[in-house]
This record gives sequence, structure tokens and C-alpha cells, in this order.
Amino acid sequence: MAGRPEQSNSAHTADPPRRRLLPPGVAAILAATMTAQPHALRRPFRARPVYRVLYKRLRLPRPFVHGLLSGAKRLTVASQVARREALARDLGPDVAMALEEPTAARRFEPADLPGAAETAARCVELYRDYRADARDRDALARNPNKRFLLSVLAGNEFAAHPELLKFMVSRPLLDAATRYLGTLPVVEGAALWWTPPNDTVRASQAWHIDELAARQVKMLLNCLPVDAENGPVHFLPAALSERLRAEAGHRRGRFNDARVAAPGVEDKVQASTGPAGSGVLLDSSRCLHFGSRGNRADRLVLTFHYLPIEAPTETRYRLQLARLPEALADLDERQRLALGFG
Ligand SMILES: O=C(O)CCC(=O)C(=O)O
Repeated sequence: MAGRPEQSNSAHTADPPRRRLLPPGVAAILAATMTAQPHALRRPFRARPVYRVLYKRLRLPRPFVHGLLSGAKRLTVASQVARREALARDLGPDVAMALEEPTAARRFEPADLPGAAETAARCVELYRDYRADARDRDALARNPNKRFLLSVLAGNEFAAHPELLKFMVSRPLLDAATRYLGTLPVVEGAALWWTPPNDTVRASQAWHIDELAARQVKMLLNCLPVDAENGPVHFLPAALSERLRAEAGHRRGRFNDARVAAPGVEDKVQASTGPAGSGVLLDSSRCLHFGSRGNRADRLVLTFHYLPIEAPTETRYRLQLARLPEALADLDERQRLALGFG
């Protein structure tokens, strides 16, 4: 105890008086704000334009394009990759929503996932505002040939809805994605999708895998009740999808319906039907899937993906916040990292 007062006393007497630029109260608040505000971490370069040229235009093989872009990204954020992998190794054994390797999908009911029912209800409020403001008609006018997966909200628009961001990084979900991916991922993209009645079978309405990464964890949360007439997402387990694709020599694009209609396969198809707040967490890069097909009634789903920070490319509805909303000040380290903050 003896040393402390001496130190502070001598400091008082020895230092020349400082000129104050700011009143002490203001300086203290400023210092507290500067230290409390988590900083946005470096994100790797945006690879989407290069990916489109290499993969879509030049049609180079997917593993080659993934390896090249992912390797280049790793170099730009090497220390973050190491930190994220270490956090994945440190995760305890109890991961309630864990995805098993052969299925890589987990359906859930509202009671299985804290916050699911409330998040679904909040999304329905936002959807009702969207329809009341006639933004639905604008979206349909802009997309006359696409009556599915229209974005009520997308990407950084979620910055205005911290309650939804909080759900995206809730620990049961984040831990499941971390365990499955072997790294603490980022919530790379997010969208609130509305699908009205339609008769098309285009793009994601046909069986496919998401080709942008080798693996990912995608959430599809039913915000309104989903039945057969709401065009639920349908999917096959990962190992079966991989076997079918290998047998068919499938490399990219649509996968033929007839191959899924085969005996021994058709009965393995699952449809993510259920009440508001139910849904599925799945690896849409390994599991064949489709949705929004044959809707006779509206469907509203909240989607977001967890991807390794060094994933080869990005989604169209990328989430990259410039600052962490104040309402998220109580997030833990893993949750902040998942939103790209240190
Ligand atoms: O649910 C749907 O309509 C399809 C979703 C889909 O294909 C995807 O998210 O990759």
C-alpha cells in the first residue's frame, strides 16, 4: 500500500500543468465511448466479380475456383482465421442444435430455439408494413418474371433491426454453425423473403445446391405457418445428395427432378413445413434443395447464412455493418466476431 500514494503524489508534483482541450466530463465520456465501441474487423476483398468471371463465364471447375479465392482471402485475414479456428476448437461439447455430418440438416420447432417465435412475429410485422406501403407492388413490377423470394429486407438493411441481428447470432445457432464449419463464421448474408402464389419452376425453384462455397450453414425460419401450399423448402440429406450428384455426374446448375423421384430417394425428401417459428438449419451447399414452387398461398421466410470468413465468394444480400448498433452492446466475443466486430 505504501508505494501507491507516493507514486501518485510525485506524479502530481513532477508533471507540468497540462492544457485541457476538453472539459474533464466530456473527455471522460469520449474516452469511454471510444473504448466501448467495438471496431469493425478487416474483411477480405470482395471476390464476387472475379468469381463470376472464373466460374460463371469461363466455367472453370468449382473446386479450383473455390481453392483459389479462398486461399487468397486467407492471406488477407490470416490472424483472424487462426483466431476463429481456435475459438471453434475451444467450443464445449454441448451444442444443442448440432448438425450431423451425413445429414447436415436440422429441422426445429419454435420451442426448440429461444427467440424463434418472437423473431418470426417481428418479421411478420415488417412484412405487413411492406405490403401496407405498396412496396410489394413495386417489387412485383420490378421483377415481372420472378414471383418468388422477393426481398422485404436484405443485407445491411438489417442494421435498423438489431433484434433480428441478435437472433442471428444467438448462441444455439452460432455454436451449431461453428461446430459444423470448424471455424467461428460470419453471418455473411441475410434476407427476409416473400414468395407470393406462382406457377414457375426457375432457378432456386428447381433442385440445386448453393455453389458459392464448399459448405455453409443456412437458416430458413418460417415466419408465417408453412404448409404444402406455401411452397416450403424441400431438401435431401447431404450424404444422399452427394451420392446422387456423383452418380449423375452433376457439376453445376439444376439437378433433374426425375433422379429424386426414384425409389429409395423420394421418401427421403423432407419439406420444412410447420408453424411460425419453425424451420430448418441446413448446409445448402451440400444438401440438394428447392423451394417456393407451386405456391398457392404466400410464404415469408427469414434466411441468413453462416460462412467462414475466407469463403470463396459472397451472397447478393451481403451483411457488412459499418458499426455495431448500440442495442447490441451486450454481445459476447463470439457474437461480435460473427457480425464482423472485434
Ligand atoms: O426456399 C426457397 O424458396 C429456396 C431457397 C433456396 O434455394 C436457397 O436459399 O438457396
